[in-house]
Amino acid sequence: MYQFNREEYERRMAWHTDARFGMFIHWGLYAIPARGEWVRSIEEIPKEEYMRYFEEFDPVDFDPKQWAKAARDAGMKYVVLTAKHHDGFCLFDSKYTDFKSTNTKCGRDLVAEYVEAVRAEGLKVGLYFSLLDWYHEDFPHYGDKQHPMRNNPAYGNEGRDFNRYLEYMHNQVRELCTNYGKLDVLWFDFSYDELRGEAWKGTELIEMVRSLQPEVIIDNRLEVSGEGYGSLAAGNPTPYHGDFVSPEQIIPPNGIQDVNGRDLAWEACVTMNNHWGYCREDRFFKPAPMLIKKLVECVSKGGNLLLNVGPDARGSIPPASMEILAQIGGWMRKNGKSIYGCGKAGIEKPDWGRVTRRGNKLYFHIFENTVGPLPLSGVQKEEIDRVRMLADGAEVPLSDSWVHSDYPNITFVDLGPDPVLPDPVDTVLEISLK
Ligand code: H79
Repeated sequence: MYQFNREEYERRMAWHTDARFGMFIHWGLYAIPARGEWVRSIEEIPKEEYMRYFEEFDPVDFDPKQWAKAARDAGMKYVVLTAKHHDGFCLFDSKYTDFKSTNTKCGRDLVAEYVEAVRAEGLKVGLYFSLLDWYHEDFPHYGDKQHPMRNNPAYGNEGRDFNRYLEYMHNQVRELCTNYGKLDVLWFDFSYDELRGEAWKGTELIEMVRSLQPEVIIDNRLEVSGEGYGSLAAGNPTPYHGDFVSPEQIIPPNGIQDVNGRDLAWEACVTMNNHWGYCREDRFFKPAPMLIKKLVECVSKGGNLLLNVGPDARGSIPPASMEILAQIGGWMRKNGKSIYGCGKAGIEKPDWGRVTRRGNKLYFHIFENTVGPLPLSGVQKEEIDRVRMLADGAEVPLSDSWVHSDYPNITFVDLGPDPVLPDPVDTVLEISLK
């Protein structure tokens, strides 16, 4: 009988909760058609046709040191790369398939190089692994709602042996857990319909992973699709419940709690534009100022942000993404203290921004200026030791404006005469409590 061990869980999650900000990288053959990572399914492309990208794959600019450096410069503390996405193409040298990077023109184990580069940059290493596999012969084809051949009766499911697929899938997870040193994150994606939990032989899979990588943290998608919180939240944890909830393309309005109201670890995965894999026509990038505020939002609600980039067919992170990463990095270098190791402040969200907290430090993130002095909502004057501008350490005086008599219970600070904030994106005040 599985017994949830909260101490172990909190110990292995500690670095992740501290890190708060990571990079997701979606990269594979689908960078060539450049219409997103679902291209084979959406366009119902037959295998033979998709193989042209396999024949062609030759990422001459692949340099994971550059990726790792871009992540670190943006203030990210970990990276998660698609070792295999739904199309089944492996960026690693699996001995259980020929559909892998070592058999393409590039001839390299891209996961091995990635893992080494990310570690060398001092970042935690994560691998994404798709539970679906549209290449494997034993994965259901016809009628499976995600599969590229779902509508083609010529690809019926007679003779397909799902157990053989499970053996293949487990074997590949074993390879990833054995051949690449210590992994910090395993990111499974995803469960749907009856394909969830024990249908993946989840208990066996997790036991194997934990025996090979005792410290690794795992998302909750052996149970859910990205929608739904899973059995840990429901209060009846299975052996494969995973360590963190993985909301996709949404920041949960109120953070995430279990049935008993206890906060759970979560990580919102968000892509910079509207595709995960490289999509040439998708120019709808979220501006850096918006993403900075979204990161703050995640932290203020007790969660992480895993921000995605999709390198192109040559292996380069698109310039638009690089520019955004650099801008975020500029802000993080000044204000990272209000992100790392921080979480919910226990103060209601103020009109002008958000609040994060670490120990006796409150971080007031001012997104928009106020007219007149700024109210320090939720803090009493007597509790405050000092108020400083985080970016430059400058003292910020409490306000002695005449308005106070109208608001006797509110503490105000005086940000000076300039209506434009020192950092128009997010000016952070560090309030040290006594
Ligand atoms: O790897 C990324 C996505 O490819 C994968 N998870 C993230 C991290 C994923 N995104 N959505 N889903 C899995 C669930 C499936 C959504 C779908 Fe659709 C809606 C499949 C078909 C309709 C999105 C829209 C994908 C194609 C069209």
